[in-house]
Amino acid sequence: MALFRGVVFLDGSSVSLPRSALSLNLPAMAKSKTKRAKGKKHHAAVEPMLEFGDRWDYAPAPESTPVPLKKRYPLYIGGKFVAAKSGRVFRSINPASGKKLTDIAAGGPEDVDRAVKAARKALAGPWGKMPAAERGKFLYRIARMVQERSRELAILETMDGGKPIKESRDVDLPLVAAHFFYHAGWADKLEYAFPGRKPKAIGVCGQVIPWNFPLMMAAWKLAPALACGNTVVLKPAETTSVTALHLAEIIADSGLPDGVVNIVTGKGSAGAAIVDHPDVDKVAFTGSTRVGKQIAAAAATSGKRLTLELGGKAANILFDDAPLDQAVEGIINGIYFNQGHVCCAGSRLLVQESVYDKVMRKLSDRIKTLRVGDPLDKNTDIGAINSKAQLQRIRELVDCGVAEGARLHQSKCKLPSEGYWFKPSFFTGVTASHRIAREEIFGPVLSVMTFRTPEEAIERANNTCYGLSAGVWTDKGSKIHKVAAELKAGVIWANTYNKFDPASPFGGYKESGFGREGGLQGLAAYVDIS
Ligand code: TAP
Repeated sequence: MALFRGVVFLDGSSVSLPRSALSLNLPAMAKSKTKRAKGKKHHAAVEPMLEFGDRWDYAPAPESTPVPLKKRYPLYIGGKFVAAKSGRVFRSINPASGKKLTDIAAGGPEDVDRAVKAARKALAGPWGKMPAAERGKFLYRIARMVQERSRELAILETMDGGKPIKESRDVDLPLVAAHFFYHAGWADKLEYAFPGRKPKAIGVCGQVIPWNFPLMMAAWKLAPALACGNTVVLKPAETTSVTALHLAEIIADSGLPDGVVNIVTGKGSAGAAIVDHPDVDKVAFTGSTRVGKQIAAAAATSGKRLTLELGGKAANILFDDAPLDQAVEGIINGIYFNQGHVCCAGSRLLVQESVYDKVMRKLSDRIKTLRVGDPLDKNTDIGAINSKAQLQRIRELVDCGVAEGARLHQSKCKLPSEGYWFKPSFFTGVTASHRIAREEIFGPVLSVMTFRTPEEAIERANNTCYGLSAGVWTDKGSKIHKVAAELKAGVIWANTYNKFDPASPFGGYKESGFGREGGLQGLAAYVDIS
């Protein structure tokens, strides 16, 4: 029986195709057939280009219905929503339009001082005396309320930060709830977490977080601190403060005693005021390595406990025995998830030379399918760059990559005319000395390099001042173990990327910081077991 070579469509119709076209997409196949029919020479070795992109329009998702924002967001101190002492506010911008979303209270040192006093008072009050199991109940309650309001929170996260709704809805919000649920379970089991010790709360924790996962970073900080009986003063990033203040509403509605959680929005100086405040017992900072170093210097003489979650320049290592299609999905997820605004982004791709051409071809084809645009559209893969300043930084580093001799490849996708956008891009011809191989771009830009042997891959991967994360793609379990054991990175994914779980500790080596968030190790950062 003759073998049918063609495509059967879902409506039952079919079309026969030449053998050379079987691995290609339909529009391209149709074209190559037409050309041959006109008698043009057919080069079997040259695969026609795949065409994707703007062909399809999808109906909007229910999530694209806007959520009303308040005209002005106050601070949350001592269980009350209050204006900044100075009365000042700053504008929060929707990065997808460049237009103002709302005004946020600009907290300063005097507001931080009020918040620290409220947190200290709460420690001495009902919170400090509360049985651990009761403490846990508040965390369970907050987790459930986050779930109930997840649609609203996901939309706000996307409007405020520019990330695609499918990510805020399917990744950020579930992880926020999961962190509260997970730590709720630990609240009354700390003696089992640290057997033989008498774990106690540290005291008032000052927490400063970045803009790339605003609500998730708030949950990563608040949940373990509360589970261990501490009180908190939290400062969200300036460009993404809205969801932290909606979380404050949830916290207020949960009945958590006043002053246990205080949220002070404001500029970097408000973060510095938290770090420098003499009555703060522990500082937990997530952000850039530059600011992390300043905080480490400030904390060094103060005796405060400190954890730092800083930047990264992760190597995603692809061996020639890896399942390449799966690996390409991991590369795409590794660098283009959240527009590349990810501390653990797989921003350096190391490909084994023998599969380099194949991988580059697959990667180029896959990038063409990425939809860039309205973050509230459920089909958008890449949303808006978080701020004008971040867009400028990405452009500067990309220009530098071109000037230093690397080759820039970019999707041809159209970008919206308003707001802050950058096309998904990758560089080839990158050397270890290029800035794009050394510095965190924090945007949708991948730097591709090659290697020949596992030893060379390890050496190249470790050739960075960072050490937050890495990826290994290979069919061989033994190779995974050998390579992972020699990589200097806090988190290593094998044949996958960007997988997070509250039970799994996350954190870095070297200039990526110290301390862990999540799991038992994350709890240890919030208890005094001396
Ligand atoms: P930063 O500029 O360092 O800002 C982080 C936070 O610190 C913001 O709330 C910021 O306030 C505040 N801040 C600024 N200057 C400060 C100072 N002198 N003292 C205390 N606080 C200060 O980082 P970013 O641009 O928001 O975030 C991106 C960085 O975070 C990247 O490097 C990324 O890799 C890192 N990150 C790391 C992780 C982990 S887990 N390692 C996770 C996410 C992000 P303003 O917003 O008002 O400036």
